[in-house]
Amino acid sequence: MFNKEIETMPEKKMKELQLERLKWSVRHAYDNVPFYKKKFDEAGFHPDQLKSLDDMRRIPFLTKQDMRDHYPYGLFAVPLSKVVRVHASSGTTGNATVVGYTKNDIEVFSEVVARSLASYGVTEKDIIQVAYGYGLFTGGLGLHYGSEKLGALTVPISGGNTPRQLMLIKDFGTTVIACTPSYALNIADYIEKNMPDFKIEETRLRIGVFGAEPWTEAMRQEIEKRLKIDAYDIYGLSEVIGPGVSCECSEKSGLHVFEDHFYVEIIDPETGEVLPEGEKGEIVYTSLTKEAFPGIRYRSRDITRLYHDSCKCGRTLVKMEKVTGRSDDMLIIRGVNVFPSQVEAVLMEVPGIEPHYQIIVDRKGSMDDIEVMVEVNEKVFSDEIKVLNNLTKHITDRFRSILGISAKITLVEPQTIPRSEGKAVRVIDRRKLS
Ligand code: DLL
Repeated sequence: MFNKEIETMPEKKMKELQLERLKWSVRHAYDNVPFYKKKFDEAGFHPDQLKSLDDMRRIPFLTKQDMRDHYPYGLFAVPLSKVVRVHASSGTTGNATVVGYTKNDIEVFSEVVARSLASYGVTEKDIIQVAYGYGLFTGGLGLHYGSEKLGALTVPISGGNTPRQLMLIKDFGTTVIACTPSYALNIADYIEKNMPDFKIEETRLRIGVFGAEPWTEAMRQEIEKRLKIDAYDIYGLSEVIGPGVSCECSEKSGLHVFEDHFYVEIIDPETGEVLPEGEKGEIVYTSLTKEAFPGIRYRSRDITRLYHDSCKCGRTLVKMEKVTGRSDDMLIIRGVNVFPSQVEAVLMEVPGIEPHYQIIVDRKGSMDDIEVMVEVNEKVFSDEIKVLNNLTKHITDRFRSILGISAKITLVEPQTIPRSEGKAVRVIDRRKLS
């Protein structure tokens, strides 16, 4: 473990540490960010009233819209001269959301990523190829600093240029690759299609650090099988820090949250009520140590649940279930709720199907219409039309019986669904365009 004292701290002691840090963080936000002062005052809350963790419930939420409304630096709590880095989300649907870091915030960011890497068994002897995008996105630089903090040899290749990724894996003796799970599959595909002589088992690659988008257990097995590695989940969001908010351990079941830096609650996304431990809902974050951009009760929209399970790895930190989707990614098809990850889970059970798909939602008259474009492998593609028709029928039936929706299934040729070098685009919702 990178920080054994923290990672194995008894729950009670951790709660005391959190309360102490929350008092600082909530006051820091109130004293230094006019937005928080106004919002807390309006809600009748003052930082002096924070006496127990339960008092957190009295504090109003922070939303992505609040961040957009204060673009770019309006929610920073320190002068810009103390800020040493910014990251930002793409902002395709409005102003970008900008987050800032002091030197100390970068230290914390590096520490939580180093802890994550160590929890997968990565050490200073490893060679880590960072194939997340470098730039305003937190993936590249986040993994980079964490890897250096751990003392591993860090290869800052960024995303894309698959032939070059493979060349470096071979020539540099890369042992760990960090990228989105969809890009990892893209790499596996590339080898199979274009480099039949490239033997992945003859490289030193052994671990994958995958996150930034939801991915199913079936997807994990597929990546592990094809790249001959152990695939681990890393989770995070720029508004909270970036990658390293939580990570899997040797058990590959649930992600430990670094609770000494992030206080987590689960709420009912409809009512905003805090739910008891174990129940599924939207995860809400409060930063405990961040200086430049404190986030107090940030509504992430990510759906998960929290639990303590005496993890075999020895960590006592609370666990969160793998995030399978965001409340704003949930599709409502003729009244039925469907997450893209559920579509993926159904598809991955069908032999002959590639893990590449795209969901297109449209509205015909007053009816929602869903079409799922599914890539088949070369072998199935060369089969007779009758076989293909049977496959289409089989998938259509599975969608109806498991998800309760009737979807139009369209089988497409190998390599026709656009590949991603970063986060995959799984859903095209044309209803939002009209
Ligand atoms: O994606 C940070 C990151 C970079 C995480 C590299 C892991 C690896 P954002 O671009 O702000 O930050 O997007 C955050 O992506 O709210 C989730 O909806 C989703 N997400 C991130 N990691 C996971 C994961 C980065 N492991 C949003 N599983 C989050 C599922 C994830 N969803």
